[in-house]
Amino acid sequence: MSVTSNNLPTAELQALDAAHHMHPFTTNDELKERGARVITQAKGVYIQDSEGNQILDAMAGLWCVNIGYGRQELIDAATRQMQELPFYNTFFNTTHTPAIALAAELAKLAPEGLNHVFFAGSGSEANDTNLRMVRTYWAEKGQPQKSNVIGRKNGYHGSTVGAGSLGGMSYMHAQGGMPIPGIHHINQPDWWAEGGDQKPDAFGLARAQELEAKILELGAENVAAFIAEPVQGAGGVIVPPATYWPEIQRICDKYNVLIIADEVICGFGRTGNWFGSTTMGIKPHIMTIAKGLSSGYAPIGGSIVCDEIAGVINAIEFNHGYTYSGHPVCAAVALANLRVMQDENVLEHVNNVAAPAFKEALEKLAEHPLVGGLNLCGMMASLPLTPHKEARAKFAMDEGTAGFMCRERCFANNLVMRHVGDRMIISPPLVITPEEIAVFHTRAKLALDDTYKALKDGDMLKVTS
Ligand code: PXG
Repeated sequence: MSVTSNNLPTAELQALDAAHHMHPFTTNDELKERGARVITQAKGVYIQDSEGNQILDAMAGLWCVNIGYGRQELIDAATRQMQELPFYNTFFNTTHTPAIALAAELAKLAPEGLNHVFFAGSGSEANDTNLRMVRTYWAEKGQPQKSNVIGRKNGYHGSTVGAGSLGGMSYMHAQGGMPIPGIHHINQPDWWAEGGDQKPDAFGLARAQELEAKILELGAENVAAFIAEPVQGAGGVIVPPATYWPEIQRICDKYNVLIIADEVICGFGRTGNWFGSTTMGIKPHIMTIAKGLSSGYAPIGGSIVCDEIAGVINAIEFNHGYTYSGHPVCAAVALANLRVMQDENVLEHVNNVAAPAFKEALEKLAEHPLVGGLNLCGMMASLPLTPHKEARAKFAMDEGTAGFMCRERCFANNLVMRHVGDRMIISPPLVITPEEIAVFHTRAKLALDDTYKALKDGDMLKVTS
């Protein structure tokens, strides 16, 4: 194994990293003190660090390595495409086979009526495309004032200015002038944290009806679209109550508000169907895709657009696009990934094998005294940590402290399980086997036990008043 960058000792790599590499969503000075973990290689569901630890990756990279690491089919597709045509653009009346084939394949996989693809390099870029596209659509229909877009607090749609504005992360909005004008946010359907004494179904309905109130406040003639993840991912795997999406759909239909379903995490099998919209019964006008589209092997995203919107946008010159829109190598890798998904019946594996074993493991973990519940949809889940299980109580100490302590103990037990605040997040490769899920369970249980003991010993199990 000779990867140049792996030849240096870990400490030297960490020092170079600290000196020159600015990490995303990181306090780099703190990281410098700690030293970044250097990941050197990966196979299947395991990643390996520069110290030789074999770590079970229960986050599939960053919610994306759905078919697992080290797949030769994708490596071959990239190699072949690099030899044949490493780059050409899709501007100026040109196209190429990988972009054509991928767009056609996506139209086949997408729900009925979604037959057109605008490519981007990432989920963020795709959501910026969506924002401009829905506004342009209504302007072309003679309603330029129908330009406001409604998203949700704690929703995540990316980090560019447009996508970050559509998202509802207050700590992101606090930096750099977001949200841009014309974007509004309603509350999220997070029953566990915000439902209080309400029953989940009543709470789901109430949260959906906030959309109607916001549309009426702005005037339906001024609202272009509603954007949401079918199941919130980065916000903490928030599975909405069953009443939520049908009510959202009714409201959007009633007021002629377009639905943008952000499928960047939910898409490509994560919820047990090709798209989370199918799982949740949503009829979107545009779906945002990225991540699992290529299983993370190459950076590619896009928007799958309905016939009606594409009909309007295709009639004009839409002054928008990226150098790497439909990048041939990324498109070839994505196609190979979709082929593997189909040839190996990954969705059947999820529904018949992986998801049932995953559910069983998580239900056992949810019995732990530190775990206050279980949010689960297909192969994405979160376990909220709590100092008081029955009351769904929050910790008196700073939010995220317990979650961070647990994440560090997961790492110490060779498991990647991320935290969002005090929720532990799990989103493993879809191809994970029941045996590997058993390893996940053992390591997660150890980490929870260690965390619980540390919290107890430190008198940190106090409930917020
Ligand atoms: N939409 C959704 C629903 C996402 O989850 C994006 C858009 C943006 O995609 P790009 O490819 O531009 O990153 C995402 C990305 C986390 C985390 O810590 C999640 C994402 C990105 C980075 C970190 O959970 N999701």
